[in-house]
Amino acid sequence: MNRNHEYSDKLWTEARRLFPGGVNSPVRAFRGVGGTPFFTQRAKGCRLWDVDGNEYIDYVGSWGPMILGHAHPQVVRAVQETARNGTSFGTPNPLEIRLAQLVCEAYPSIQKLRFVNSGTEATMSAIRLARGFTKRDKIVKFDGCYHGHADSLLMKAGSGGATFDVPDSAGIPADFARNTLTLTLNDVAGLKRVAWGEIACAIIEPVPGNMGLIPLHPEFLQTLRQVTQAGGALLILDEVMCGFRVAKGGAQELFGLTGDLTTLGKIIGGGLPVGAFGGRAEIMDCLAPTGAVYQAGTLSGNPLAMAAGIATLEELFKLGNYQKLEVRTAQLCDGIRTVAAQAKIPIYQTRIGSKFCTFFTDQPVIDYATAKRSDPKRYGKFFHALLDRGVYLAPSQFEVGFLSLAHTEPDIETTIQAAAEAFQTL
Ligand code: KE4
Repeated sequence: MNRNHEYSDKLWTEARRLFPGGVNSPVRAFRGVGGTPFFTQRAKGCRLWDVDGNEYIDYVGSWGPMILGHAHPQVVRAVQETARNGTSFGTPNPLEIRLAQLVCEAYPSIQKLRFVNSGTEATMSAIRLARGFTKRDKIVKFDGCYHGHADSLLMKAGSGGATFDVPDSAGIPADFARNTLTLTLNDVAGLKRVAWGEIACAIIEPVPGNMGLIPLHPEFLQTLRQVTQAGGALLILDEVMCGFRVAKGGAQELFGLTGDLTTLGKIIGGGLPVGAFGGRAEIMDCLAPTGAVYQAGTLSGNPLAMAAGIATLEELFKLGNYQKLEVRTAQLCDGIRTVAAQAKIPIYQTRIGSKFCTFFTDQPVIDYATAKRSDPKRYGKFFHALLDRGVYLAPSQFEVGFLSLAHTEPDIETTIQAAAEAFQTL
């Protein structure tokens, strides 16, 4: 089926004149799947409509935030009503308190937090705070995990790094790289070889979703918690993507884990720019103005963003929603696995809660190296065959899919049917 994309193509020409690569974030350029991106005109529930009128069932959900679905009436109303009273004050406001209370209700490990405007700001600030608190410079991250684009974290990063196979970014001084040690996921022995007494912190996605979705062995996370604790290094759990996604209390609830610091983003803003980092008060109080670690932000705690986040979490926390997401996503993944087998296409699927990934490989995927063995070209063909059938998956083999509460059983059935046809084209 050939979608009409005449107006998207026109906009794409102008976009490439104005933006590097035509986009404001690299993964949107479709470099991971080929072809050119569509321009979205509007979204509602689990669907997007592009400027040429094509309709898609959306499994990207703006890369995670849209867990209620797009343009949820409660969120829209909250933003509209708040905007009538002004859009930004640059002073404390009651909405930031309400959202912080909701976060602390879900995350017992967070005694104090600070709002910022993106996940990158959250992780960058948390790293600086960990360094200030421990008075150590070295940090540990894991191959394929992506924590945003702060200089000290763009080593063997996932997401864009994984998609373009440029693990280390240009423009980062060697001195920075020297202070970042990267380890391999699920490698318990590797954890034990680190001199944790010299390390400020380890940062990890407890549900890695930036090289596709890679479940961690429980023993690996427990060992990481133990060795960091023993060495006086802080454990930063980057829940920007999995926070409020895999459970109300994110990975910490799911795995019974406690981070020293937690970073959040995406869902917490309900589609508006919000990030946050938080943890034990003794650590957070090292932040200006009470402590020596500086961090600030003009739009931090922005009332519109706070209102969207409050409306999202209050709706999301209603009883039964996580169970619904779990059941629906399992149904989708089972269906995709069944039709792939019928088409004799080898895939390796991973799923945690309403985050899922289909690797085009016949081998198990347990870390960055095995994820990289999957076939991005075949994924690209599958992506476009689905797109032509009105289903939008992440435009990269090394990203994940997200379900929302707006995806209905008929949407899942339609998707599985489209996948059956798409596998046949491979
Ligand atoms: P942002 O700065 O993009 O808000 O958040 C950075 C970030 C931090 N930590 C984790 C675990 C993340 O997944 C992200 C951002 N995720 C990507 C998707 N893989 C955002 C999409 C994009 O870069 O356009």
